[in-house]
Amino acid sequence: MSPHPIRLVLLLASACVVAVATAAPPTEGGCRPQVREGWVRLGPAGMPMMAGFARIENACTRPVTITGADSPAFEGAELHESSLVDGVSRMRPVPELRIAPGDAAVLEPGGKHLMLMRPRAPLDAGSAVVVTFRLADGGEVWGEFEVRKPGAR
Ligand SMILES: [Cu+2]
Repeated sequence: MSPHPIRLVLLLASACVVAVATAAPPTEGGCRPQVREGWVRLGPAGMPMMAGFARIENACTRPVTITGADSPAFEGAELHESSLVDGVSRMRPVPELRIAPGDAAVLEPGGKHLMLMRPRAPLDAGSAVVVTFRLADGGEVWGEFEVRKPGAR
């Protein structure tokens, strides 16, 4: 005796639903982007601000939005973007940074970067600082940033 064809289709369909349900991680809401390759470029001696760079990778299935940054090593941290205006390099604040699923935000010299202001203690090349990024959903992610000499690229 073989199953009625319609009954067989229904069985297959319900098997698919179960497979999809078990493939999705139960803690998808807890997926967080990853901060990689972070580094900070020291400014000339006495400069009260320096720039930070990193890749922020979103391997989650939903977009994430970064709304700000903080660092225990600095009194202030902001997201900025550099651009050339009439041949002059200018910076403007970036109020939020949206990262699509499977994409990465790249903070790099000449582009988007972290502006780290007023270090709480002098920083030496070769040391590391922590930077925390605030997310629009209320969460946060952090990364370690290696401190490099002025002129590092
Ligand atoms: Cu800046």
